[in-house]
Amino acid sequence: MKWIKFSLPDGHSPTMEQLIFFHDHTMSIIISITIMISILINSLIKNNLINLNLTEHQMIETYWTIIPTIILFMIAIPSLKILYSMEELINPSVSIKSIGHQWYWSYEYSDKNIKEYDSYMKYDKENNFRLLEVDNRMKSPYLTQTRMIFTSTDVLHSWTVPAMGIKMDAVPGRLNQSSLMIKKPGIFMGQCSEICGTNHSFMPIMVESIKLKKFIEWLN
Ligand SMILES: [Cu+2]
Repeated sequence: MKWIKFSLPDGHSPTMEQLIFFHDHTMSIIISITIMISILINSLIKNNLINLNLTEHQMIETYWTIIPTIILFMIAIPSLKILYSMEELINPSVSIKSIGHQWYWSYEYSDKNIKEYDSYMKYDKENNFRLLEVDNRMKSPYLTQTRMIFTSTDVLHSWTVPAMGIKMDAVPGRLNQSSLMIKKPGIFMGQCSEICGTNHSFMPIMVESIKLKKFIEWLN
């Protein structure tokens, strides 16, 4: 059994790297609190911490108010930092529009005059990625600031690629925006993450990250 499957996928964008770091940071706090509480409960069961003369204690009250506040700030500050950095778009050089349909995605490179093309799941049994392979992948250059725009033509969908730390709702009649910066070349997979009907499980996302030069050639 591969234990890596019980954790987050490797991060291939700065956002996901930060999210993994934040997850580990929060988990270390949660685990130490759990251990501390378990030890306390254990000694309470053994009646070690019972003091019948103690009815109030200002100092204890003060500590158990201030310490959790500090811990909550230690979680909230990095969390907000990531939240705001995810929203940030720094001079994107490519814009890719992703449109959700029942039940496939389509992509449009609006600023490069490429017409919308559909990306359906491949049904053949021979391919390696069952239920994840698509016929026309979304192509994206790596190490390039990219703006992703999401919308839908029918119902709510959600464009999700875990390796890049993106999960964005595609809402009919509305444009959602997210930044994308892939660090490595490769193929990244995801699935629709908003229950959207019968074939919700069969509208995968496949992103092919290629060199900027190759990407420009492909655009032309
Ligand atoms: Cu969907």
